[in-house]
Amino acid sequence: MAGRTAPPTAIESVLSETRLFRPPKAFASRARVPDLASYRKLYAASVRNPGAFWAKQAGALLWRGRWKKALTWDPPFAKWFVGGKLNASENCLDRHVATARRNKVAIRWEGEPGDQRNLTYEDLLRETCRFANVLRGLGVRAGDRVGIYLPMIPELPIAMLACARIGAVHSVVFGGFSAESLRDRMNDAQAKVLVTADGGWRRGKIVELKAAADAACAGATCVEKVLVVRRTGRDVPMTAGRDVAYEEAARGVPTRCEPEALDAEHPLYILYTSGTTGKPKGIVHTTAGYLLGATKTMEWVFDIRDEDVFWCTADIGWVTGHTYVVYGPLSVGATVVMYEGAPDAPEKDRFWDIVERHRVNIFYTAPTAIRTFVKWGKDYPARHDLSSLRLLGTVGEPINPEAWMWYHETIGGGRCPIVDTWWQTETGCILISPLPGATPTKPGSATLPLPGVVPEVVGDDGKPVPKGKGGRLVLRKPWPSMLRTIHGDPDRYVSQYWSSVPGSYFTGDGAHRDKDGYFWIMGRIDDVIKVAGHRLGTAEVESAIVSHPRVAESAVVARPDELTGSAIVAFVVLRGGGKGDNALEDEIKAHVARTIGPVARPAQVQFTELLPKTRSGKIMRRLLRDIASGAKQLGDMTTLEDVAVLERLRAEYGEE
Ligand code: 7RM
Repeated sequence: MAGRTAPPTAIESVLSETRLFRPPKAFASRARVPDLASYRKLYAASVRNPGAFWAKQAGALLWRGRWKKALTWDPPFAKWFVGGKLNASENCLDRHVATARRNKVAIRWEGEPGDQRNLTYEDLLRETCRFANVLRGLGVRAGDRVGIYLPMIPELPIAMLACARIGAVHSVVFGGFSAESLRDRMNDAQAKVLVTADGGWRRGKIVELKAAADAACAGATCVEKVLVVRRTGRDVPMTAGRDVAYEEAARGVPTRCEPEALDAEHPLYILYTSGTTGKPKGIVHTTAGYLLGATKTMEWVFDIRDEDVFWCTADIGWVTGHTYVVYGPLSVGATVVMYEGAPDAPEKDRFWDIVERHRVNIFYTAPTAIRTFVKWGKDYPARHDLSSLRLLGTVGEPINPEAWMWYHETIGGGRCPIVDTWWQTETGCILISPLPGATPTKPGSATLPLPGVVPEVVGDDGKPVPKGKGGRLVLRKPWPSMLRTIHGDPDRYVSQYWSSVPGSYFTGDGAHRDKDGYFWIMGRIDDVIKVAGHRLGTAEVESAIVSHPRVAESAVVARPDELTGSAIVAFVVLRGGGKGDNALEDEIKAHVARTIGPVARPAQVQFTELLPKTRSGKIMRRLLRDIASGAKQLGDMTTLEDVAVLERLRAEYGEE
């Protein structure tokens, strides 16, 4: 896919942000890492002797059996804490129930219609055990894969923890994905059981999860049983012999279930994410390293305290929800807020209403959400008392300095540090971020690497570029929470991540470092697009578009968008040539939304007679990107087969 990657030499930074915000004294004085010197000391120790460093950190987990070696590195395959035994659900539940946290609220849940449920650690343990026993009753055993396709209700973390308890590997699919996307993921994972619900609430409407699950299962014969959780209470069709109502199956089932002592490297979950081909990759995370990363970043980055109420607004269907709604906060015994619905239901102040009523202390969301709040205006947050907030975070895409400043002032009241956290599905946990009591922040920069993380910005030759110059962001050393492989495709793991810069992990992002060594992430330089923080592959969207009967060929690119960061522009060649009308444009957009999910809907469809190609037939997406973003000057066209195609396309672009 190298031909489709923008040359990093073309990456130039246009930011010249000079504002600096030092950690407030009141925050720093209580923080675990209270100043920059302490951070530097910690970091230096972590790179001087990583084995000894991580050996010490591993004490943050509850082990059932002592591990032998911190890192076994057979590049690019890593194993961490080999020989160790533990259980992720025991770490997240039992170890707290054994202490005064027993009656502490673990999950403060709010449904979109306004219904509420509070689950203490004891409640959560009981419900997890019950769920685990139901799964066992359906024949699920350690190593089996379980698909989870649920709305944001407590049964979602419960189902995940139940899998972890018995060693089953969960694969959560975001409830906004289509039946087809779900089917492909279930097939790839060879899931034996699928957990879904009778629906969920979103903007006052019911999300029809069961119907999508039924359609998915028609093409995923690996799924033997479908467990249906009650959420809306409506009747949904049940297939005899396959579908099981959770509440019925759970009746009379024991509420105790011993956690299985699993190998440190036992797979915990598979989470599908978009890459440069049409086929999503099943990212595999294992137990000990992942959980350690989740746990330590709760301490380092969020400086979590027992009295905190922590709210990460991400859906658990994305990695951010896995790590910072479920495993991270529960592993450290925190109280998390979980909300089912949309930020504008019933009104545009719903998030601030939740912050006020639950006295949220740490709030973690995406830049695209912040930009939406900016657009909605200050009146909505002004209706609420946000004084409980002490720390803010962002994740998912670069944050523009204006949105950062608004977040700082309007939500944080000028008093809360902001942690701009860079990481990926593949990295498992945050890798580059300020430590809120230690690192002076600059709006738009993810600042410095966490302990044990060795990022660098390199040129095409794999050598570091000078400060201020753009290049590829790579990671030079393995880290505990890294992905272990791509499910069923270790070769793809090697070629995707470890081949373009030999010996290093290539992130797919462009970045530069400033004179203080701060990292500025400039976004994807491969064929991945982040739309509203959601990760999509251009190839995936293209394959959905060409599955429309009237489409011959398509090329998908990103253009900058004020609200969503990037928006999808699809260039489409119709079968038999000719131009489509508005109705066909809408139909193609709807077709993509149906095929992948509403998050993938193109913002614009541009019909064209031909696509710009090289003589060897490769679509020149770079030039299409230039057109879509309205660039005055198009880049290098020397390899273009037919210059006239491009001139026409440029003249027509945006015309009705
Ligand atoms: C956590 C998540 C990963 C991609 C990554 C970047 C982008 C994430 C930031 C960011 C700039 C950030 N996982 N990204 N965080 N870009 N600043 N703080 O988003 O797998 O869905 O996406 O997201 O491009 O490679 S993900």
